[in-house]
Amino acid sequence: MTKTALITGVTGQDGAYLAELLLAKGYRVHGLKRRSSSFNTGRVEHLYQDPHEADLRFVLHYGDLTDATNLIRLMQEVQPDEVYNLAAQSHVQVSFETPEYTGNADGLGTLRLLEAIRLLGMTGRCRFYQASTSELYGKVQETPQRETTPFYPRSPYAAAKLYAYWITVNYREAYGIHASNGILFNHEGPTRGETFVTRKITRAVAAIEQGRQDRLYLGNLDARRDWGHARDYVEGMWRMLQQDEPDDYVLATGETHSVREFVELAFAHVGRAIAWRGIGVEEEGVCRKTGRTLVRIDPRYFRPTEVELLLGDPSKARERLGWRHRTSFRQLVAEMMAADLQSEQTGGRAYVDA
Ligand code: NDP
Ligand code: GDR
Repeated sequence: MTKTALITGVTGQDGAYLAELLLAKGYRVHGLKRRSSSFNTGRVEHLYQDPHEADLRFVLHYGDLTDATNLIRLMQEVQPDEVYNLAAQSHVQVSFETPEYTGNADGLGTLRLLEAIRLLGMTGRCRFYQASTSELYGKVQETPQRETTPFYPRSPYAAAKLYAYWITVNYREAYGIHASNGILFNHEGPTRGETFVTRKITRAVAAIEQGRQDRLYLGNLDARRDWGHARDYVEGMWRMLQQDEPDDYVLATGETHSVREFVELAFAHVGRAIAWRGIGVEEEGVCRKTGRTLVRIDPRYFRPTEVELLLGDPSKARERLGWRHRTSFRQLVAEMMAADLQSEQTGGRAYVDA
């Protein structure tokens, strides 16, 4: 029987990869998109189907996680077997500037979807995935971080996601909903949002190579992240909802790297070795061959409270879901660099996912 899924955040990095995966598995996929005055469906353009086609398998609906009546109506209309709640104001730095909105969309938005399941009498037949995050761990309590590691959120984003995490657990326990949290460590790819550090770096290196940018300005070079590929991680989301019992799982690579290492690898991809000079905000990254300054620090990118070190332990997901990451850190950087170099060379902003 054809399953039906609803993906909130379908126009985002993960939403697009997940939609692709579910369509390949034969699902009918409905996605929530926001009304925007500019084009915001670029990542799912290749999945678009003319609404006049007879057997529509990919359908987009307008909506917003801050709009409860819209969500209830949509859930009633779509009657999904599985809901993947990926929509969020997902930028940590931006959440310090828009804390109330972030709380509303990321925290209460999750509640609104769970309430829709309850109000519509769908508790026994609609499975729910919540996009939880390694940002929940925040200030380091223990490494590697696993499902039992205590949370200590360090941003309005993480605090909102903490509410979402626990309300998901609560609705599972209170109403028997098959609701699971994926505690996902950072995952990236060529379609990563352009203001997250990995994509900011790969785009800048490509633009510098083309002579279109002088240098790259960054904040904390010593933050460490457990970076994987988004394509691998959406597979884990789906596996969580195929289990007999709902549960919470960490998805991570089990390796950690600094922002500085990411910068070095990205420049190495275009044949430039970087030497670091100076300290603190005076530090700069210089091309060893030419002596040209390619990286500078701009304190505006420092966060009021930082998450210094993330390193995940994905053992539970490996043992129970049979999930493991496939893309190495080096492969990830190489793939992102190749895509950004190609889009720079062709002069367009088309995304290349190779
Ligand atoms: P993106 O920022 O790429 O995508 C976010 C999506 O949410 C977009 O489709 C966006 O729409 C949509 N959205 C934002 N606000 C609202 C709203 N109020 N109502 C409806 N839709 C909204 O994020 P990712 O794909 O990277 O991440 C997916 C989810 O996973 C997010 O919840 C994120 O917090 C979480 N997460 C991500 C990790 C990562 O490393 N990528 C790690 C752990 C968790 P639009 O396109 O119009 O902006
Ligand atoms: P993060 O991702 O905050 O981990 O959240 P981001 O790429 O924004 O930052 C990673 C680390 O890099 C440091 N950094 C910079 N970050 C940005 N954006 N810009 C800079 O110029 C810069 N310089 C240094 C940051 O301080 C940070 O330590 C992502 C999001 O996808 C969340 O939604 C998700 O929940 C977590 O990953 C897991």
